[in-house]
Amino acid sequence: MSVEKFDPSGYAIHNDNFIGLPYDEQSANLILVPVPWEATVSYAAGTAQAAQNILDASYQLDLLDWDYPNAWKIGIYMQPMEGIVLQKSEETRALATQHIDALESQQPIDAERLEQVNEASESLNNWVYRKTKALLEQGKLVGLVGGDHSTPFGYLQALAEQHADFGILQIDAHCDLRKAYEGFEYSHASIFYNVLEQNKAVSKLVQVGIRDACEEEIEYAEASQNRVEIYTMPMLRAGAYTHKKSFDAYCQEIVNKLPQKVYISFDIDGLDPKLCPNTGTPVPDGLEMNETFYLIHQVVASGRKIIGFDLSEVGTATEWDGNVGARVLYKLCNAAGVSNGLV
Ligand SMILES: [Mn+2]
Repeated sequence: MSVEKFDPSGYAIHNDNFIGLPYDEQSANLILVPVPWEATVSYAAGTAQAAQNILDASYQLDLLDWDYPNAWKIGIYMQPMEGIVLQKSEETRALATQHIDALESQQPIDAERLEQVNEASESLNNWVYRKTKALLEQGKLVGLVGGDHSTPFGYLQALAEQHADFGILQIDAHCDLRKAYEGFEYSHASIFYNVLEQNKAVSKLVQVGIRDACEEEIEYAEASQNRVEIYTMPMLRAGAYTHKKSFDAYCQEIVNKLPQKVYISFDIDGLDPKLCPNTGTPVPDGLEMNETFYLIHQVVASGRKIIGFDLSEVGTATEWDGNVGARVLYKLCNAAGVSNGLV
């Protein structure tokens, strides 16, 4: 269907594009890239196929976005999922699972097997880098759809070649600052350790919604000389309990800590698990969806530019996981699109 004939108030056509939007890769300004990868997931699996669950649930969404009128005109297109990447993820995950089983039962470690997992993860990073780099060179905005939270590493490298200085706003239950979790160099639990160590364009990382962390991660953040700032869930809630610091006041503080260019990394487990029941590592008492939307909108309202984003760890066991995932993904698209002047 052409954009001219498209009825934004009508029912969604199941056209294999996100929310049935009337764009293809050429006509779209914002491309969603599925990365079906979960080689090192440590708890509940399934997120590799999250993009499909999100796509299937997305036809249910209405296109009106309360924050951004005419957001659907941004021009969003979701690429099809590449089966070969999913296959490689499954093969690698089988090896990773054997490794985790050996670790947990205190059996000897097969170094060669571990090396295979790490090499496969590096190949995935290179694949993501090449894929996103090509789209950025065409002037497209890119949103990455995981997969687990290790997936945006290569995309952030591609962005660093276009932007000398940017900050990351991370919505997450976990810091993901572990050094080589379980021996996996590119674990989902290590994504921001790896980014901070290897990506010099990232001048700031602000983490919001954190409630599970280890001491090593907090020490790493404290030693970073304010490059990493952590807003825990207890901190945000205490502000509300005491009426001493509103959520809005926290949002303004968070936004002010970010540089002019912002990348948003949205791990769905930052939300309360009622909104993401089948995510890989759910943690009780998370953010409400509208709290995250409010925060994201404050980034846009401040005049900052969202240069890219990812959504990771969405579950696949129920349509509900996809439904919430689709709403978060649409909001990320719209905030990024509006901050780049696309509508
Ligand atoms: Mn995460």
